[in-house]
Amino acid sequence: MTTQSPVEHFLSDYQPLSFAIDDVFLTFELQPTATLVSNKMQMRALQAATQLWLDGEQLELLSVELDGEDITASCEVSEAGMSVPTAGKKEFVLLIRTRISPQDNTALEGLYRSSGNYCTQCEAEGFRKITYFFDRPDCLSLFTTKIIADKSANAVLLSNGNLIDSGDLDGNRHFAVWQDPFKKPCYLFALVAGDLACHQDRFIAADGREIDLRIYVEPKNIDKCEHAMQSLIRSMQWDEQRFGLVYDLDIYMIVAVDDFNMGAMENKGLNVFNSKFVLAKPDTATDVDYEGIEAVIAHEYFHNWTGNRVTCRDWFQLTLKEGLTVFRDQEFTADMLSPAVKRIEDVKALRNNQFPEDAGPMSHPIQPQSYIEMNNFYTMTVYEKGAEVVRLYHTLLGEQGFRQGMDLYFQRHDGDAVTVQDFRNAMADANHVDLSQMHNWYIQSGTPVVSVESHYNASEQTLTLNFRQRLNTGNEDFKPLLIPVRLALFDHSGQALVLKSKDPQLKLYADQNHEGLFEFNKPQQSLTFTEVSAQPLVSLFRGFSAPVIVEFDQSNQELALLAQCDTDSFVCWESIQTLALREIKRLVDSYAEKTNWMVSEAFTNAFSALVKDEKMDKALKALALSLPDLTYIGEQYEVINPDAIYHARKFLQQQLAQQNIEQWLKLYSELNQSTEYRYHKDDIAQRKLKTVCLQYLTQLDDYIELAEAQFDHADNMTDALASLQCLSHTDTAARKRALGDFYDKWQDDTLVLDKWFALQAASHHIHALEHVKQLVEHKDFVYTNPNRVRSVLGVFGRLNLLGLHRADGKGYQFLAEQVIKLDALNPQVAARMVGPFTHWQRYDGQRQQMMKQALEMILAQESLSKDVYEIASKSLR
Ligand code: 0A1
Ligand code: ZN
Repeated sequence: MTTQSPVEHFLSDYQPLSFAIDDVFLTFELQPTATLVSNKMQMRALQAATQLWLDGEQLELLSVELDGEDITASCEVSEAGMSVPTAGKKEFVLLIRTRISPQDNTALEGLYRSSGNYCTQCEAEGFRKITYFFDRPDCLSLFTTKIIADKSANAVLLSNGNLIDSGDLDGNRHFAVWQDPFKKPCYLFALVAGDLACHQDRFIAADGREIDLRIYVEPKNIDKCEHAMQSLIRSMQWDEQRFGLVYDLDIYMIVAVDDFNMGAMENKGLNVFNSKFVLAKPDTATDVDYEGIEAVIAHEYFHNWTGNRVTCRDWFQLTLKEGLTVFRDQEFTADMLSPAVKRIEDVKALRNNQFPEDAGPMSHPIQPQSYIEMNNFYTMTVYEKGAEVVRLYHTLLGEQGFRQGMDLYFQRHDGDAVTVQDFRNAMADANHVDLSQMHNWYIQSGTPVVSVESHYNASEQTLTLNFRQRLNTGNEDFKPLLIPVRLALFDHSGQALVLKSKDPQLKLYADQNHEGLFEFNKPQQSLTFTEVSAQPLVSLFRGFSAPVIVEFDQSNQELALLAQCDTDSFVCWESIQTLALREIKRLVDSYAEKTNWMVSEAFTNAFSALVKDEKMDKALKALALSLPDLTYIGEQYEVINPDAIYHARKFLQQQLAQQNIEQWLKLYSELNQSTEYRYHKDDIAQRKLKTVCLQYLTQLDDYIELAEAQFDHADNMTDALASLQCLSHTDTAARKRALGDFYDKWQDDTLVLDKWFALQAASHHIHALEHVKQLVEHKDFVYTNPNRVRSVLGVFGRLNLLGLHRADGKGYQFLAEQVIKLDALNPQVAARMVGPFTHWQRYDGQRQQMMKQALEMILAQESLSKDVYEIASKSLR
């Protein structure tokens, strides 16, 4: 990097503001390359001062007026902002005029254009690209926004709050004025203008008010909004029932745009969404898309209280709003679909994505201590581990105690910008308990490892469990965590035992004392059960009661029994996964002799029993029959061997396909009944299990035609894509034909076409890399659309184990070149694409060398963004 060394920001440097901006009046005169922004701020000094600093980047400053006096010449402007002399005034009006070019804004931060419409993205620090301001979340102001635009291209003019005025102007222009009655930080500001169609509905809130619900989309997508609308209505109902939280404005607007850096944004009263998380019809969206839409709509809606009404003091508190809101959306999805399935899916996502992040050089606590580019900290750790930590309070305090904590949090902090400590204090005070040790979850990075040893004493009839905790980072001055361990014991006939123990740190659940919660909070601790008449089966971390890695040496036989008898779906699933993982690891370890590979009979018997099980819930069965993901298998190793892992998993899959062929065929034909698409948990489960059958069947050449047939007859995107995915991994004419047909049919639907790109980028085809190189040359590939980039480069880097890690290093070379190209257009998205390289130390010497070289090549670029610089340089540290 040849430009100035980027500044690192530290939590410990936090200073409260010296001035308040009580009211802001913004006027936008929208023009594609020359938008005029006038920003009139009513300000108040909070301390004696004669100067103030406002953040501002990439702005053309036109003028500054202090109480009507032109002071432009005495303001000092730099790349990062401007200092303004205030003449020691206590209260004053500052009026700043700037010019910006939304059309040229390919970074998609601040005000930009997507499909010809104007929209904004201000979190985390995008508002400073719209005007000079205190661009930090603890500056809370009342916003009034006037939008002036050409009428013919911008029929719709939107901003936060309520519409208070509108009308026509000369030159075929019109205007709208929006006023937000709630104080907010500028990251929640939004503006949208363009030609959009509106799908409307209403919601009667618990207090009787009628809320006007609107989803704005491009006119061609107006028939794809109903699922998003119903998801919004369900979210509003759920938050009232579960948390007593009622929506506060009379209008709630959602706008879908095609070009968006993330999933969606919770701007007050005017959410801006990646269209991927709004638009759905059965023939264009899969079950996973439908579920994603419901979850993201809920997530953004829930932010209205957890994020907007109570916001963050600074960006180091990001997990305060994100961890809490993810926890809330997880609970919502669990209630809408299936709690057991949702929990397992979340654990899988955590292990596949957050655990590796926490084991690599970008590892950070859920409350990071410093950052160079804040956008780099919208991570799985802050979001998903953050949600797990919020879940710990819920597990420790119970549903009622958690609700009391939430109530107190809002009572104390409504309208404020607060910290994670404030949240913890509310939880503790509402329940009259000491939760100070929970602090250690916020300040330490790395995944906790809990090792457990069990000792059964037959003469005393006692069972003792010895627990130890450490961090996988090996941190010497590790501070012990408060880890809730939900547990149960079963006898070998599968009966749950009544738990008996005098340990004060074990609380028994009312459920006939069959389950307990052990508060494990020291480096080492023992727990003894009495009156245990025979060596029992131990069911630990039920429901994945803490985000930890568990080391507990259970025999294959014990695991197979638990898989059958445990009343906790997570432990059932986990037991089967562990058995499969052991099998795969055995194969990986003997990769050099792979011609002699065999699968153990014990495992195949247990697996076959599962395939035949007709009583098991279909969704859980689909999860249980799916082998551990490649990333998770990789995580088990200090040195990852991509070839061995891929081939071992593939071998096992083929064997399991072969050995159960009759059963797979029977199950597949039972499930392959065509009914009209419904987004309903039973139907989703049926399609999921059918997909799993097809995935096994297409491991065998003879059955590839089943995928072809499913592809040709599918009447919904879930079935079509599942079959196309099976074909995409093969080297057949059917693959080529189906991909061609799919393209011809969907080439004009951006979101569906993303799936076409993504399937090929993830394919385990032997020529995957060559295919991906062709994809970025394809006429429909555009570097300025983040979804398209993620579909190809993101998917390739994350999922294409063989293509990326090719022994000749060409996969690395390709990805590094793409990162560099992308960085010039959209640094935030480019930085995400560096992710796969951050794990370079986990590979063999040669690959390490080549991945390191790729990082060095990126770092050697002139004018690298601070986004990419931060990830690449920290990876090499
Ligand atoms: N607050 C949003 C996530 C978000 C963050 C940054 C963005 O642009 C840089 C956009 C969205 C959420 O949690 O949904
Ligand atoms: Zn969020």
